[in-house]
Amino acid sequence: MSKEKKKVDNKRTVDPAALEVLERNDGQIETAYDRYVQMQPQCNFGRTGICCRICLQGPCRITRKASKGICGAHGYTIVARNLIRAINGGCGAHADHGRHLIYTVSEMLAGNAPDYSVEDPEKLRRVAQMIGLSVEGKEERDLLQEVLDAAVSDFTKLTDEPLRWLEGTITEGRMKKFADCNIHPRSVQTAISETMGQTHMGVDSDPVNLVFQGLKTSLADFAAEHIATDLSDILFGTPKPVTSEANFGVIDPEMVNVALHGHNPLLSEMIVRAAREMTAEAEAVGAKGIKCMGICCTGNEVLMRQGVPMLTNFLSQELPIMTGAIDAMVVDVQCIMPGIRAVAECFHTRIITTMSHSKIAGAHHVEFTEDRAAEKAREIIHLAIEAYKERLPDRIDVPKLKNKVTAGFSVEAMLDVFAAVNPDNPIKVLTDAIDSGQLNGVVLLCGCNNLRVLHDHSCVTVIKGLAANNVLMVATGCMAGTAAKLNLMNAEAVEEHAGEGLKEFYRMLNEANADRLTDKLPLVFHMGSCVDNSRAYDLNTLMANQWGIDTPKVPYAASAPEAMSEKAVAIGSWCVTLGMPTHVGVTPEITGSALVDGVARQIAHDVYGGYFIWEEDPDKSVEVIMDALNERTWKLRVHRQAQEKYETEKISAGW
Ligand code: BF8
Ligand code: SF4
Repeated sequence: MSKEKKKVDNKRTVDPAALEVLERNDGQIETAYDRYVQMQPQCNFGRTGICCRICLQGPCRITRKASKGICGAHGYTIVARNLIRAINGGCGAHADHGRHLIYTVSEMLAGNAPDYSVEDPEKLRRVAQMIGLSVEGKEERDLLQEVLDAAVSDFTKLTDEPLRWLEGTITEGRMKKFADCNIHPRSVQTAISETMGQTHMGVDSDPVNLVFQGLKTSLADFAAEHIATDLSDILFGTPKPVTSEANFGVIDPEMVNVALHGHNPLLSEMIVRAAREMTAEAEAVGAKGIKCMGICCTGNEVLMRQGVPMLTNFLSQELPIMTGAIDAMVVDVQCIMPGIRAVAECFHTRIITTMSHSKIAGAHHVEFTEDRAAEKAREIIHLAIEAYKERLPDRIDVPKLKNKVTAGFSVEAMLDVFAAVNPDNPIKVLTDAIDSGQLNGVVLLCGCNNLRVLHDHSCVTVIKGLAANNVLMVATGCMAGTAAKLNLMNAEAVEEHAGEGLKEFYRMLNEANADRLTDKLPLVFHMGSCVDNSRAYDLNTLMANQWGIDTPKVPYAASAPEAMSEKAVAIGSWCVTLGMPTHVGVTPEITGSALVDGVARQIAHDVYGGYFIWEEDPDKSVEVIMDALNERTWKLRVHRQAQEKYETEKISAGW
C-alpha cells in the first residue's frame, strides 16, 4: 500500500523524459520528487505567512489563542513583513546578478577583464539613448563609461531623483503614479537595505505601508533586471532568432557533455567559447567532441544568444546526472539545488561551483574571476574531459526525447519581425491585431516549477489554453523551459494549438518574413532568462505608448503557473505595480492575513491598476487570465472605435 502510494506521489511531472528517468530510478537515488513526499504534511503557519522569526523571542505563530506575536504584532504585520522580505530576497538575487555585470564592465574598462568586449555596439548606443545620454560623436569606450556610471548610480545613489532605468523604460503615466504614491526607489541597494531596516523587530507595523515598501523594492528589482539584461546584450549580443533543441535527448553519449546551470552569462558564455576551442582534447580521450547544454536561466541565456540546446528546467535538474552521461555540471548562482551533489556521488559527474558566494560542500570549486575568465573556462572544460574517462558504460541510459525550439526573441527581434509588415511603425502590427479582434491580448509566461503542483502540467495547460484563445505569448525563465522541452516552442505547435485568429496573425508574419527568417515563428516567443522579464515588459510600454494610454489599460497579463522562488515574488510584484494583471498558480504565503491578501488583489488594483490573481487549477487559470484580458480588450476596442468615430486625436483616458 505505502509502496503503491509512493509510486504515485513521487512521479510528479508530465515531462515524459523526466518521468522515464524517475521510473527507472524508482526511488533508489533520492531526488526533490522524493523529498517532497517525505516533507508532507508541510506547516500551515509557514504556508499562510503567519509565523514570525524576525526576533529571538520567536517563532511567534498566530492562532485562535494567540492573536498577536509576543511584541504585539498582528497577523497582518507578520504576513506583510514576510512578504516584503521575500520581495527583497528576490531583488537581492537579481541585484547580485546585475552588480556582477556592472563590476565586469568596470574591470573591462580598467583593462582588467581582457576576455570581455563590446559585442553589440548598436545596443550600447540604444541603451545610452534610452537612459537619456547623447550619443553623437562619442567613442564607444566613452559611451560605455557613461552607461556604466549611470548603472552604478541607479544601483547605489542615496538621493531622490528617479532611476534612469525606470525613467527610460516605463510610461510617463507610471512615473507620475510612482511619484504620487512616493514609491520611487532611491537606488537598488538603498531599497534592499531600507526594506531590511523597515521590517526589523519594532519598526513598521502598518501593513499597507509595508506592502508599499515592497512595491518600491520591486521597482528596484525591475531596474536591476533591466540593467543586467542591457549589459549582457552589450557584452554578448542582443538575441536574434535561433533554432535549437530541448529535453534530455540533447545529451549525446558519444560527446563530453557539459551542463551549464545557474544564471549569469558572464561564466556560461566563456565556457561555450572554451568548449568550441577544445575539441581536440576531447577527441584525444575518445569522445567525438564537447557538447554544452543548459539548465534553468543560464540555459536560457546561452540558448538565446548561442543556440546552445536546453537540457531541462528547474525541477528536474538532478535527473540528467542519472542518465550517466553528464560529465560536468557547472553552476554559478541561484536555483541550484544542493541535492545535485548527492546524486552526482552515485555517478562520475563533476559538480563544479564557480562563485565565491555560492559553494556546495563536497563539490569541485573553480573560482571564476573576471581577469582570467577564459583560462578558468578552459580549466572547467578540462575537468569535464577528465571525468569523461571515468564514465560507467553500463550506467548510461539517455531518454531519446527532444523537441525543436525556435528561440532568440529579444524585443528588437520581435520588432524586426513586425517591421516586415509595417516598417514605419512595427509595434502597430501587434496593437492593430488586438484592435481588430484577431488577437485577444498578450501574456508573459514566466516563473519556475514548484512541486506543490504537477511539474510542467500547469505551464503546459496555460500555454495550450491561451493559444486556443488567440493570445500572443512571450516567455522567460523555467516556464520558457517547459515550452521548449515539451514541443510548444516551434512553428508546428502553432498549427496544433493556436486558435484561428492567432494562426492568421502568424500566417501574415511568416509570409512577410519568408526571406528573412530561416524558420517559421514559434507558438511561444522565448524572451530569455528571468532578468529578461524586463525586456518582456518593454513590449508593454511600447504598446501603451502606441495606443496613447497607460499600461493598466493594455491587455497584457503575466502568468507564473508554477512560481517558486523569491525572485518570482519580486517579479510578480513589479508586474502588478507596473499595471499588469498577474496570475500566480501557487498561492504565496499571504493568505494568513485577509487584509494583506486584499491589498495584493484589490487595493493594488485600485491604486496601480495591476493586481494579483491566485489560481492553482490550471484550467481555471486560463479562464481567469482570459477574463482579465477580455475586460481590457473590450474597453480598449470600445474607446478605439469612439476615437475613430469622432476623429479625436487621442484615445479618451477616463476609464
Ligand atoms: O531566474 S524561473 S526556478 S531558474 S527563479 Fe529559478 Fe524560477 Fe527557474 Fe531562473 Ni527564474
Ligand atoms: Fe514574535 Fe514580534 Fe519577535 Fe516577530 S518580532 S518573533 S512577532 S516578538
